[in-house]
Amino acid sequence: MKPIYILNGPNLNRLGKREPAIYGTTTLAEVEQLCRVAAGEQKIEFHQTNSEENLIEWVHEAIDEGAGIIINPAAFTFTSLALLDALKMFEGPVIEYHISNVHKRESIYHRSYVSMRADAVLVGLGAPGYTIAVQAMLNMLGSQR
Ligand code: DHK
Repeated sequence: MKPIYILNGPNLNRLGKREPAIYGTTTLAEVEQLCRVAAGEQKIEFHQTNSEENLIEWVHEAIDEGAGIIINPAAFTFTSLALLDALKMFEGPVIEYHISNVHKRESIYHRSYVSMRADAVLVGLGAPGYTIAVQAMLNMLGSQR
């Protein structure tokens, strides 16, 4: 069974300490654990990077070896055409995830390049909400099988 790739962008390694009023106090390691429990038997690849190149490299890896992609591109959401172009090559389901409700924030967070490829977008459900994205991905993959 191909793994689900759960990819996280810049500054999310600081989750737990980073602007807790916006992102809460759950750490990224705790998010990874929550995702592994939510995925059950389904294998996952969980990664975080502050580098656009690495994020694109993991999308390329998922193109060859992944079943689905859950991606919180963080700030690259609103800046990276390269990331969008990479995601366009992926044939499986893509879920875009944001911990905060980006639509309720400053306008710089309103226009997502990734949403031009994403099959679904989840915002504002907090760090624990990643488990809802995993459940949704399992449903999407289940309906594909
Ligand atoms: C995380 C970030 O780092 C911001 O750049 C995004 C996103 C929002 C989040 O809510 O997970 O705008």
